[in-house]
Amino acid sequence: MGRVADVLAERLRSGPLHFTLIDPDKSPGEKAAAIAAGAVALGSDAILLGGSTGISREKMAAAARAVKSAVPVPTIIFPEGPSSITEVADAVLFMSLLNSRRLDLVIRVHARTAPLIRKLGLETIALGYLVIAPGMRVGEVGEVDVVPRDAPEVAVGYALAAELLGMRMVYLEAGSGAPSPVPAEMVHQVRTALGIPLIVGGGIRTGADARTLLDAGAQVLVTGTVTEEEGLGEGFRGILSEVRRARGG
Ligand code: 1GP
Repeated sequence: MGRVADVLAERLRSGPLHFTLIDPDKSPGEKAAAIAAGAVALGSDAILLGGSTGISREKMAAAARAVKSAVPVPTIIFPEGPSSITEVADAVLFMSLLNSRRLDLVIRVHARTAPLIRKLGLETIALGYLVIAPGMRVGEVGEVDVVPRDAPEVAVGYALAAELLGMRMVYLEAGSGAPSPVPAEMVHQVRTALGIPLIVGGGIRTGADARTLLDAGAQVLVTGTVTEEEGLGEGFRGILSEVRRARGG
C-alpha cells in the first residue's frame, strides 16, 4: 500500500468514505478481523483501531496484524494515548484534541510520542479533533469544553484554525454512543468554510443519520457502536448503502 494519506485523498476524489471503528479490547485479534472483513465487503474504506480505554501495544499489534491480513484497506490507529502505537498498523491519526482543557491532549503527549513514531517510521495523519456536545466519555475523560450544538460558528473557528495550522483533516466528534450525531447545520457550516476533508462521527446508527450528514457535506463517516451492538445488521448496512449512493454506486 502507498501512503495512507494519498490512498484516502485519491478515494475522496470520487465521493465520501466510511471508516469502521473497532475496539481491540472488545474485539481482539481475529474477531476484529472478522468485523473488518464484513465491513469492507459492504464498502467500508478503512479500519480504525481504538477505544476509550488503555489498549496495550500487544493487543493493538495483534488486532492490526489480523485486520491487515483480512482486508486490503488502510488499518489506522485511532489512539487514546501513546501506549497503543505500533508500526504494524499502516498509519496513526496524530490528533490534537482541540477543545480540551488538558494541555497533554492538545500537544504534550504528542511531544512525548513523536520521537517514537519517527523511529518506527509510522505514517501520521495530522488531524484536528473537535468534540461537540454531548461528547460522551471522550468529553469527560478529555476534560473538553464541548462545542454547544447550537454554536456552529465555534466549530467553524476551531476547524479553520486546524487547517491554518497545517492539519490534514478535521474530525467533528459527538462522542461514541451519542444519542444523536453532530447537527447537520454545524456540518454544513464547517464544510462550507473548510478546505481539508471533514470527518464526522459519534451517534450514527441508521441510513437516515448517514444521509443527513452526507447531504450536509460530511466527507468521511465513522461508526463504531452500531457494529459493536448489532454486528453487520440493518443499521450498518443502511449507513454503507447511503455512502455508496453518495459515491454514485
Ligand atoms: C467514536 O466517532 C466514533 O469515536 C464512533 O462513534 O461509536 O457512536 O459510532 P459511535
